[in-house]
Amino acid sequence: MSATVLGIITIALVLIILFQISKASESIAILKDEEKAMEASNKVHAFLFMAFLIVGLIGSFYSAYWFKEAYLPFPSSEHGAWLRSMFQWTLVVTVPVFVITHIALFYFTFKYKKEKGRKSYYYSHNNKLELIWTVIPAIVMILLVYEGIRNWFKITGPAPTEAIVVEATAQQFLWTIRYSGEDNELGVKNIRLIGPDNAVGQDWTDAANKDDFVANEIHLPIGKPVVFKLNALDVLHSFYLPHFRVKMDCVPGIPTQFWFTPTKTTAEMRKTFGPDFNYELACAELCGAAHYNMRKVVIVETEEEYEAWLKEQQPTYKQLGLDKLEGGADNMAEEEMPIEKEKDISSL
Ligand SMILES: [Cu+2]
Repeated sequence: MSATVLGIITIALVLIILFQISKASESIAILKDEEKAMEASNKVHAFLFMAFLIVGLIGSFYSAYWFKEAYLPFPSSEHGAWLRSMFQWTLVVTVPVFVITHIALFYFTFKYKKEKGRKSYYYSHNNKLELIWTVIPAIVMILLVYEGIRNWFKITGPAPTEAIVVEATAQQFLWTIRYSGEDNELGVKNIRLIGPDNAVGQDWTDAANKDDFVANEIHLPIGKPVVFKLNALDVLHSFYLPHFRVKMDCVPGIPTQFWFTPTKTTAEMRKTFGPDFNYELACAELCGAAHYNMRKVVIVETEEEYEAWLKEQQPTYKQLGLDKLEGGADNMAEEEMPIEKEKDISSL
């Protein structure tokens, strides 16, 4: 049994013992004198409120500090920095309010516990006070929401025309990453063409498909926008690049997309986080037994390194030798699959 479980059991047992002791002492007091018993019980509860306040506040801040190693590093994308700033502003506004209201709540419960001779003061309402605590939070909320919506439209808006077009297709339990090649245009695909040699169902009669290639790793040049066209073949998956603060669901039948601009190369990150650091793509939607397997390495590099990597890649069309069949591939696709050419769902 792990130390954590033992610790939790110990704390639970101590709490049960304390509860039983207070119950027993209450019962004894009742036997002696009811009024005195009530007073004692009020004191115990008032004390517990204060204890809860102190332990709770210290615990909240201590756990935030304790887990600081688990926080993601500064975002490696342009929009990630905006998200981080919004998150921090929200904390700046909400943490003091959280602390002050909780101190007031528990301290007043402690201070104004029932005592002999004390009469409660009847105070039904105060318009000025209510106006203040409605208008100020409303203005703050409007400012936070305004900034959120403004950034949301920037992030989810159309990708810049110069953005590199890459497609990520999720299925149980792998990702297929298709680059659009020299023309920066993804070829048409058809689900009925999916086979052992055609992971996403590329239609070879479409010229735009002839330079598309499937990559094992995701390579991205620094400082250039990239748009990921996202699909799923079976169940819900989620395209998650934590370091870039990119997260978008992959939904069967409904194409989604996310564009962003990387701002730090893998090499730069390795200087800070050690030579083993790698950016990672992970599935963030529990999609089945081998969900954990849906990971891929992402490499952000300089423009030159990216170009060199691109040169090494071979279009799938060529890899399969379809270019050598001299029009044979086109005939083959038409003969074997007498189907209507469907609209490319990835470009919707
Ligand atoms: Cu998945």
